[in-house]
Amino acid sequence: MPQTRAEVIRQIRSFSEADMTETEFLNMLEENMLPLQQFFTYYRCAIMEIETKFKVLNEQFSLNGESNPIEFIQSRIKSYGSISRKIISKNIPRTLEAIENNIHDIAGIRVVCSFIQDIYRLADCFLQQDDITLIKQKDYIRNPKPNGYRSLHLIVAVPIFLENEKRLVKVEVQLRTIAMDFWASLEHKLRYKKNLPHEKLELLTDSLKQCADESALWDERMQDIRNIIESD
Ligand code: 0O2
Repeated sequence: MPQTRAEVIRQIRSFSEADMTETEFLNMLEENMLPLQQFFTYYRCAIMEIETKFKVLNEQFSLNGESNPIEFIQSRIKSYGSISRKIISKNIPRTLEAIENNIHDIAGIRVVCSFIQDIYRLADCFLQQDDITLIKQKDYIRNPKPNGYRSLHLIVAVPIFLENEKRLVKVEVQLRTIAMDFWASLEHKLRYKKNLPHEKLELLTDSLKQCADESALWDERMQDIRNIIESD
C-alpha cells in the first residue's frame, strides 16, 4: 500500500499508462485514499471521546449546585497546511507513522471557561480518569510565553474502540479563560499577517503583550470576586 504522496503519484502514473478503465481508476484512488481517511477518522473519534468527557464534567459540576464551568468547547483537526509547516519546521519524515508519532496536536480541543480555578479543577478531574494517559503538560498560565500567551495545554492519549481493535490516539487539549481565548485569537491573526512593516509589527506585539498582562490581572480579580461571593 503506497504511503507517501510520491508513491501514490508513481502508482497513478503507472495505472494511467496501462490504459485503465474508469472503474479501475476510481477503485485505485479509493484504495490509496483509505489509509489517509482512516488516519484522520481516528483523530475525529478521539475528539468525540474527549469532548464527551468534558461535557459530562460540565453537567456534573452543575448538579452540585455550581454554575457550569465551561463556556464553550471547540475542536478541530489540524489543517494539511499546518501539518505540512510543522513537518518542515521539525524535519519530520514524510510518512503517516512519523506524523502520528511526532505531531501531537493533529486533534485539538479547546475548552474555554470563565474562571482560572475551574480550568485547573476540570483538568484534574479529566486527568484522573483511568483511560486518559497524560503525555505532556505545558502550563502557559503559570508560565506565560514571552509574548503573553496563556493557556493550559495537555497532550493526552485516549483509547478509541473500533470494530476489531483498540487504538490509543493523541489529542491536545487547550484550557483557557474567555480573556485568554480572545487574546490568542487576535494574536493568531497577527502571527499570520505577512508583509507588515517591522516597526508596526513591533508596536502591535508590544501592545498585545500589554493587553495579555492586563487581561491576566482581570482574570485574577474576577476570580477573587467570585471567591468572595461564594464564601458568603
Ligand atoms: P494551530 O493553527 O492552532 O494548529 P511542541 O511540538 O510541543 O514542542 P508546539 O506544537 O508549538 O511545540 O506546542 P505549543 O507551544 O504547545 O503550541 C501548540 C498550539 O498552542 C499552537 O498550535 C497554538 O494553537 C497554540 N499556541 C501556542 N503558542 C501560541 C501563541 O503564542 N499564540 C497563539 N495565538 N497560539 C499559540 P499551532 O500549531 O501553532 O497552530
